[in-house]
Amino acid sequence: PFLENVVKHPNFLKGDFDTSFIDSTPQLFIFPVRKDRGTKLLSYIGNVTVNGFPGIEKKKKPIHSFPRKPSVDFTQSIPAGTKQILDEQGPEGLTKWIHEQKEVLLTDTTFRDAHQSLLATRLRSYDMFEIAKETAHLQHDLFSMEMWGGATFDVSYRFLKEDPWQRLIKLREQVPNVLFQMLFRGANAVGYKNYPDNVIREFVRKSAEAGIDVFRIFDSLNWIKGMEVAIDEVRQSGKVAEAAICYAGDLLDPSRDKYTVDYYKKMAKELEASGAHILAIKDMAGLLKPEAAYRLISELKDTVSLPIHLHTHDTSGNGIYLYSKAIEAGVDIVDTALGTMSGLTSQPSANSLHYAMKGGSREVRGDIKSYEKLSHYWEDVRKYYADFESGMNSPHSEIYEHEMPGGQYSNLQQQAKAVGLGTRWEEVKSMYSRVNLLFGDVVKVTPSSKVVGDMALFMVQNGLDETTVLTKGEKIDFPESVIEFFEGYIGQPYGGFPKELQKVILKGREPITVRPGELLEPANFDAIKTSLYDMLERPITSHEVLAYALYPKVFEEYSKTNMQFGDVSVLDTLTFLYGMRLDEEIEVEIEKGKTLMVKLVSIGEPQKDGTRIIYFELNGQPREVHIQDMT
Ligand code: 3PY
Ligand code: ZN
Repeated sequence: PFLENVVKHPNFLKGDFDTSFIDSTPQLFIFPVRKDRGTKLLSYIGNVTVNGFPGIEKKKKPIHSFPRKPSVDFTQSIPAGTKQILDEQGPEGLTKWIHEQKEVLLTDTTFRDAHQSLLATRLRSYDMFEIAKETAHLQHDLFSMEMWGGATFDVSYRFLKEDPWQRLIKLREQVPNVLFQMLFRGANAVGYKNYPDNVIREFVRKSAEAGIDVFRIFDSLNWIKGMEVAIDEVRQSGKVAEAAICYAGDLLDPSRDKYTVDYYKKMAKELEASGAHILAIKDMAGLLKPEAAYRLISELKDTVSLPIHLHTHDTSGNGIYLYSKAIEAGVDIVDTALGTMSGLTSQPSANSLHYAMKGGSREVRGDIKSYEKLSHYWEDVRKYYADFESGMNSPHSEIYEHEMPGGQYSNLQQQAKAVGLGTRWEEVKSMYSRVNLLFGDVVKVTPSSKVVGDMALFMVQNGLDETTVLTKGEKIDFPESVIEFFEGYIGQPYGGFPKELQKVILKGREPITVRPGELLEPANFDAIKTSLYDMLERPITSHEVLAYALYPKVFEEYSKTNMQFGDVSVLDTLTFLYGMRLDEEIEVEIEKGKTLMVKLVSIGEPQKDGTRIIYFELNGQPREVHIQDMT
């Protein structure tokens, strides 16, 4: 009876109201729960309470206190930052400004690579929104926040059942002052294979419109042809093209002579010529050793006139030492994560680096007290995601042997568990490095690293070694990703493919040697829009069209879940992962100013057909939902 809003109220419809109408009709201000939306969320909560969350062990919802948040005076305006420099002076003005800074600038990766590397990419938008305003105030002097791209895009849809575009758009509203940076996999965009050029261009355009300023573009084989379309489109969008060289091999080890200083210098020059505004050294696995970093950065500084941005992972524990040497050699910007989201497979700690450089000739830009405060928040939030931690508790120097990217470690481990190899993780890691050599010592970063990972899992699972692969390979059905790699569909590796292995894997198919984008049919966005409209029976956004162009199946699955449960991103993380305890009451803000009160009253016994009735109270009214018990 009170589910009426102003425009639907009978008196309003009849024009039968006066100025006291609003005052005398308090039910207008009781949030009108559309039956659908509330019930859908209750179905989700009922489901996860009974069946658990996919991929993690079902357990009782843990109890945590609210995360500690720094107090910030929001009446003060948000301090201007690098975003204003870019908006006012363009990419060239920004690079000039970078060159003028004596202090070391930081990119904070807490919202992207840190959780991709520590928590299997599972950090939800909810926990980012909760701290976004504080971040804008307290980290206003960052160079940038890396907060999008890499694996976060597909994991959002696939596992978190939330829309990554909304993450970007809403964060942009709350953080208007710091440059937003994304990781862009060149011709693979934010996916695992090459896409047609029009998909790459459209993705860059839409991301730029939605709020991305700095695009870190790499190719998973360091093949510049795979980066050129993206660099060009970023430049046309007026944004910052940060072109990356992925670090592979071991610069100071004379026995590893594939990726030499000259190799890196040549690539840096080519990237500068291709229009890059910034040069990134992307040490995705944390293989760059401190003395090698000194040599590399010094040589690159003499080779190109671009600012240099260094990215690493702290897996070995040598991250701060490495950064200190790179800073000594003149690096301009380094990637760090907030203290409690740093270290191990993540980036080195911003907080630790601050103290390490304090009092020296080049200090770190930023206020350490603010960093410490924000770190408290993340320390508490990280606990929600405990089930996604990799279990690595101390530095792993063995990274120098297996060379697995930080962002892959926890994800591949999940993949190994999923195929029953959880207890054989050590073997998988060692096979990973053997596969690298079998493939000819390739650059390993998404998606080439995924190919190596898939092959390693496949070989362990099937008890294969290098000799069997080469001698009996004709009869083996290799994973699809491995075949595509050897066909040339993610590009050409430096030094070429090992010919004998390529023949065995392709079984007579001809590999391509040109850029896959030259052969792929352009995506037909109008046709995608029409078919999505037919499927979902509602207007389709251009963001959805792009998501479908990148991952049709993932997007379809996401849309189905979304139709079934509504927008689950509004749930707090513990409820999202573990459901509710009996008698627990939670508040769910389903949109600004509209809050649902949800209480779990009881869980019915399983019925003959395997369903259970879950009894809730929604805004004080009894509600029940039927769910399938799959336990
Ligand atoms: C990604 O591509 O997701 C990476 O983080 C590579 O390092
Ligand atoms: Zn990384």
